[in-house]
Amino acid sequence: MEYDFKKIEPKWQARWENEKVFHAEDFSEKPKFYGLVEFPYPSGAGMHVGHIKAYSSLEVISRKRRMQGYNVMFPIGFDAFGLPTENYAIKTNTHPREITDQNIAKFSEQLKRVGFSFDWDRVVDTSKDDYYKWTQWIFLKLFEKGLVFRNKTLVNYCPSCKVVLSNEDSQGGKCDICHSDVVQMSKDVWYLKITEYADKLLNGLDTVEYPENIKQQQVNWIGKSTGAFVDFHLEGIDEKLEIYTTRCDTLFGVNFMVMAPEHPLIDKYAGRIQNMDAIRSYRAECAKKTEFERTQLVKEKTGLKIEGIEAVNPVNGKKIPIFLADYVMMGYGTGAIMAVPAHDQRDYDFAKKFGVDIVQVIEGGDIEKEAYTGDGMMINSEFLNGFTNKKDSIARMLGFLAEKGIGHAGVQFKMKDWAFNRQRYWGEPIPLIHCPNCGVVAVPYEELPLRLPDMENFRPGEDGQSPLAKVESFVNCKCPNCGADAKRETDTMPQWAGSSWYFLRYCDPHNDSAFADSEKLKYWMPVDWYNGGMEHVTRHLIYSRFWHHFLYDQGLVNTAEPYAKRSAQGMILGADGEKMSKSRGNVVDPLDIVKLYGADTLRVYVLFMGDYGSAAPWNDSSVKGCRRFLDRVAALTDIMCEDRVRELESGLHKAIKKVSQDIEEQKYNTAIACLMSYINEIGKVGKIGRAQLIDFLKLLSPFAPHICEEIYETIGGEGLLAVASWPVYDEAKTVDETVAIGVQVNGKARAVVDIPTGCEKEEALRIAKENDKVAAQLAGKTLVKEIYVPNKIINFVVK
Ligand code: ANZ
Ligand code: ZN
Repeated sequence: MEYDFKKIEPKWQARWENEKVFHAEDFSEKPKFYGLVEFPYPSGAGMHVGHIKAYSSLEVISRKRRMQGYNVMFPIGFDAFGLPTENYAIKTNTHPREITDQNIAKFSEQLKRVGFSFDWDRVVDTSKDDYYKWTQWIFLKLFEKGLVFRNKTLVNYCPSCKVVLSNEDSQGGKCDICHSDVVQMSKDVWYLKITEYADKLLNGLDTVEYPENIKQQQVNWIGKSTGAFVDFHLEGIDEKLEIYTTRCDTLFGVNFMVMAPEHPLIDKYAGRIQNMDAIRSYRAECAKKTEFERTQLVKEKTGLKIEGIEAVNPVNGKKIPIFLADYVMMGYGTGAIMAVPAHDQRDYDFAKKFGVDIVQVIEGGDIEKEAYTGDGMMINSEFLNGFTNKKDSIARMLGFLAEKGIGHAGVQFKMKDWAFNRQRYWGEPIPLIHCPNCGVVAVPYEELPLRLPDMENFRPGEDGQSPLAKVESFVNCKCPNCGADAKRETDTMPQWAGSSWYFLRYCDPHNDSAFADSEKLKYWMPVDWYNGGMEHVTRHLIYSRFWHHFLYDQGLVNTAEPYAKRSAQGMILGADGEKMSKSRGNVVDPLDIVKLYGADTLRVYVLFMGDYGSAAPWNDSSVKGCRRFLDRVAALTDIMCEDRVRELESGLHKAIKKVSQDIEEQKYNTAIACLMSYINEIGKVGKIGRAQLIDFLKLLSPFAPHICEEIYETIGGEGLLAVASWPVYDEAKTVDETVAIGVQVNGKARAVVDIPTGCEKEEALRIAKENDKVAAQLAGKTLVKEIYVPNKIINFVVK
């Protein structure tokens, strides 16, 4: 067959679309399969080859599942609110709505040209009011249940994007959007109480099939810590300083305390403290540092002693100094610590620098050199002396603290509550109203969607106010509670809001009376398999699990966990081995490859380029190799015969087995390699039976669907390959067929050996020489000639 991909690809894409081949039926007798990929952010740059690789995994699995008789839902949509579009809109003086629509049209066109088997009837756009109505609705549910609160605290702020960022959005002290350094700023912020779900998010991990590294990253991000809260009295004042510690067993080793520079007790006792000026300037210095800088383990410790107040160690009554130091964070525990320099390196470094005594309470190590953080026998600790087990010591100390009423066990999480408002235009308006009488009041559900007003000048203000604050008709409203003149909240939701529940909307995307019908949710959820990027593990994957757990607690969804299984792709690097980026000029445009070699080549290549989960560099010659493979596939029609070719049978059954298994394990590269080596086998035999060719096409079709449909049609296949049945293998036929042939030495029959049918000369001779009787005849002789008549006879001539 002539392989004209330019004709073939649009032809099959149109047919799939017209016949709605990939339409997911709500409710069916068939088992369901819900395959999910992370919907794209429709940026102006269009699609990246990375998108193709990311979507190809579940594309192949969804196609295989359809052929296995599943009712498959494989949806796509657009995560369309967000800063990049807004920034681009400002730069080009175009409305973000217009830009978003253009970008979505472009992305859709590109995705279709690659031939992905998405159900295009279920497309969602998070920036459309029929979608964000329900984002606001879920937000109001969270508000109703007390999971939305406002607090003035230190927040992460990006001076370049002019927005408050969540912890997830500022990992490593950098803005996730523009990579600028994030600064700490005191600001009124709306929070979602994600920490209330910390335990559920942790425990839920035991019920899902995620790779171990993904689970571990989430466990670390949530960062559950088990310890104790202990009160230290301040000498001569009726005041206590509460600390959080994981090592209350070391209390006898505490001879100073440290507070975070921002600790509010400082302001409360400013009148009593003698060195407030020094403290104020130290505080100003700290405010310039990022949290990331402050928490680096190996850094020069800074700080100062507070003159005028002192604490008392509750276990031995010793008076101890209190310091301020920036290695103690206000946002963790209580913002104050008991320092145990002998057994905590940070405290050790601080004590050395500030000349505080070091009292060892656990035996071991060399305290002259560094803190001892290992286990050992308790010393210098009165009632704990002689204890050797940390757990016992902690339990004993907790008992003592409880008896005295000065401490108790407790837990802490590294994860912080989710800072949820952005001072920007292109996002979901937060449906809350500030009333002078009633305080914060929810917009009534019936008034949703609370529409984003159309604006011409949506530039963020220098004053840190949202652009919406300038729209009087939006801001001014009546309190739904008391009717008084009130003002709307003018901040919008963060980019992650819409993606926190989009997989639910796919189940019923056009519903206007609920975010999705509960029967449909029950049918489709949970997502059976979700593939996406590692960069979302401590962002979107945490947020969406939180929303889903919440909806589950409200009885609105039927499982606690949204995703039964998760996997991740590795990045595609540039041909230079570097991350693909515009500035490096090493970006590959998927459409260029489609135009040059065809979509099937691109699809095969992104899955053939290496282990799916690992990063791999782009390689043009390997792209061409994939194209040549497809040329050879197209040429198979020329050597097709009616009957099955016996020599190809075991190879076919082996291929069915391997490709089927490899796809399930996401070993796409070895599945494709197996099909490539099978085609070599076919080439050697010189013919292939029609039924064998059809099975081969079925195996290849999830990877290269267009060419496979075309060949199938050419050879008179019935219906579409996309919905044909997946081939099954016969285990018995996966073993090589053998033939018994005689082995002669100098013309005399010496043995009979079993040799795989159609095997190569070298291999046949090797097997013959391994036979004991033959080996005995050859020993000590010189081989003059080796004769192999395939499937008949071997003869060795020796001297
Ligand atoms: C005394 C002690 C002795 C500590 C010792 C550790 C080792 P994780 O496991 O991360 O929860 N800490 C408490 N609050 C802090 C804050 N706001 N900023 C900086 N450090 C803080 O760590 C808990 C430990 O970190 C606590 O236990 C406390 O130091 C410190 F041999 O208390 B520990
Ligand atoms: Zn930024």
